[in-house]
Amino acid sequence: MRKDTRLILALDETDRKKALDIVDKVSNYIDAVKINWPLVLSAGPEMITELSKRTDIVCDFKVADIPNTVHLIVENAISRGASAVIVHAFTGEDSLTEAVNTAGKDAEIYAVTEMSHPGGKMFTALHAEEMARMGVKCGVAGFIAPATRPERVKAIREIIGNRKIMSPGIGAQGGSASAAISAGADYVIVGRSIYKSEDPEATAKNICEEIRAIL
Ligand code: NUP
Repeated sequence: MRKDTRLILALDETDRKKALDIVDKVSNYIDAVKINWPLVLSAGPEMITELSKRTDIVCDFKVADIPNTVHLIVENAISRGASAVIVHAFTGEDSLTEAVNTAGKDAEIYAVTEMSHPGGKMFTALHAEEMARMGVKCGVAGFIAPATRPERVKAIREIIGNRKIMSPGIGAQGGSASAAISAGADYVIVGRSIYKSEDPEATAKNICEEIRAIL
């Protein structure tokens, strides 16, 4: 995946036409589109393929299952055009290794460490560093770490060396793009602040400028 603007659009807009329109408006400002269940369930998995013709696609399926099921989901997402798939790490080493092996050279696997919402502190935060160490051992390309707690992004960065970090939780969840990048994130993931904005293009441009100013 390219690393140019460092902004990834979380396209949780569930109306297919509106979703495509937003991507067209912000395409100059994003490195990738992240698709999650809301859009796939409402517009169909064909959206992965359709959008992959415009930009790189991260499938945020937070896969959390036994290795065989992980294999089937990751394989399907990649065959539809995903460049990266997000999986949970709490499922353990065998499931994570299966995701990495299934992706092979065709796509990247990102493992969730600590989730960005308040509930993320209850369980995921307690094991985030262990999950990051395990992810390195399993050979994942990168990790998801919370922009709502930049100090935690920093802690994960210290463990994972030069593997990548995508950081959600900007704007609607209270985090800041520049703080996440300064803490060590490679990319910020932004959803509602852009797709619910009156002017998605201007909002995306502002976020890119905020990031560029600190690089
Ligand atoms: O810890 C996480 N937090 C999070 O918000 C892991 C995620 N994958 N996400 C996703 O990022 C979330 O499901 C949504 O698709 C996006 C953030 O959207 P928003 O809060 O910017 O609207």
